[in-house]
Amino acid sequence: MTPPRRIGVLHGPNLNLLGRREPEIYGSASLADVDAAIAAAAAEQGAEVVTFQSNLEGALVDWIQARTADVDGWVVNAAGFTHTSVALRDALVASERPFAEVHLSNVFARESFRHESVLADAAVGVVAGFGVTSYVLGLRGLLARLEQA
Ligand code: CA2
Repeated sequence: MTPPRRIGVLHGPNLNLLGRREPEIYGSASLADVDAAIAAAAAEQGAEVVTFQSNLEGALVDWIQARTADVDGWVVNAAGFTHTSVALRDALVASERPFAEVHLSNVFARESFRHESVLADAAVGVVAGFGVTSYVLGLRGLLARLEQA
């Protein structure tokens, strides 16, 4: 029997505040709620997730490197690092695993600096603006891509 697909889910800086601040932008779900939703969506498709949140760029890079051998791909909400972090991009590309970039908010309806992503052109797809559902859609797209490969 083939082992279940395993997907690493990265949450970038400040996402630990979800549900406690700015609900008008990011919704009322907590980070634990997001993790539960993506784990349930993965289980529906016979997959599993491992999740990680950090406010530190280097900790995210370290986690990618530590987990690469165990995962088939990544779902990434790099939060503010989306717009700045060449280090995170390099770590994801070096992993040689496909990744979906996801955002809770519609970054294109917000400040212009959020329109730029240093990750997007290396991603297999980008989902933004659907709240927690962005993660679920990103996961489904990524799993579909892995099945095609
Ligand atoms: O919409 C998204 O998912 C973002 O990745 C969220 C980032 C932002 O910098 C990106 O441009 C878009 C911010 C995450 C901060 O999360 C908070 C959650 C609750 C309260 C305050 C911040």
